[in-house]
Amino acid sequence: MKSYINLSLVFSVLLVSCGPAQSKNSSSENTSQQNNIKQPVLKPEFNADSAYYYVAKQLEFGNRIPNTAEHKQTAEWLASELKRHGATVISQDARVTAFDGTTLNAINIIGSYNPEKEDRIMLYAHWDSRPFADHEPDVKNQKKPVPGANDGASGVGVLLELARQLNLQNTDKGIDIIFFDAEDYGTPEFYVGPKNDDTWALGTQYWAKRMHKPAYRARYGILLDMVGAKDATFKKEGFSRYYAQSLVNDIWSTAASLGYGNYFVEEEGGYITDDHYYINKMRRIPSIDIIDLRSDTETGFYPYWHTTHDTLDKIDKNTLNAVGETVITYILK
Ligand code: AHN
Ligand code: ZN
Repeated sequence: MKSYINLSLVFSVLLVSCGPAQSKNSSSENTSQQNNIKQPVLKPEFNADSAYYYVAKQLEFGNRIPNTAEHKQTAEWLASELKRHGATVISQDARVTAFDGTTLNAINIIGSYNPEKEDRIMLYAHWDSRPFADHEPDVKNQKKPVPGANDGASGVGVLLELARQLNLQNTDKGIDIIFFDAEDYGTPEFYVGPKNDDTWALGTQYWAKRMHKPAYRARYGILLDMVGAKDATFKKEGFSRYYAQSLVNDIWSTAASLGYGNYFVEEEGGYITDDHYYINKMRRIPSIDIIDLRSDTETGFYPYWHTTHDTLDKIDKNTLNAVGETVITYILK
């Protein structure tokens, strides 16, 4: 894979330096351009360094907590990146109410490729970060925010790199990359009032009620959640199996065929109330959650989940690569 890119770069340099000047303008090359037929210009090659850079960049903005300046700035940057990579972008303002009655000015960001196409694929992740590290071992830090390197930034980082690749290869597929907001504002463990699972995925629930386009439909959806940690294990999550069994199996076999069976394990995971649950339940778009589920931690998630230690040093490019390459291979085949 790597050698393909290197060779093609060398080859194009040779063409520029040695080839005859007319070769770039040969008539056969021009015809498809004039007819406006979309041509792949580069083989899709998921670049984990680029995905990692996108994770780091999100953390540089600070905490992505609704109603903060850092959050607003990140939203603007996410929309501009999707635009830069050729997507048609809609930022949807979603006013939602948190577990404690706080009004959150959430923003869902939708980047569409070939928006006129009927047949669509939805790829999504939450982009907000959690305001409370309620699973912090040190109690006095439990009201501090979660940096969200893995929980939030990793999924978005992989999707931004996918957007870059879709643009490079001038995709003719109908694809929507959606960054949902206010997923991680769910009721904290230390809250004394009632607990309710519907306090999670608030941006997604809003979108499911009032979509960016009326009567929007997608053939299937893929959610990425915590896709960047070293030694991640993506068990087959419960709601994914319940609502989209065949998609689960197809993605897992794609991963195995690429040599990523160590990440995409043949194991059933529990039922996680995540963005995909509401997309399945409210919109009936068969959706899976690629989520890091562990057997060796108390929470069942990655060890730094909802702690102040969910930081950039926990991110492993090999994991980002396994997920990114699996998803791009599957959606473009
Ligand atoms: C619940 O704990 C109910 N859902 C977890 C979904 C989640 C939070 N994913 C990332 N952060
Ligand atoms: Zn979370």
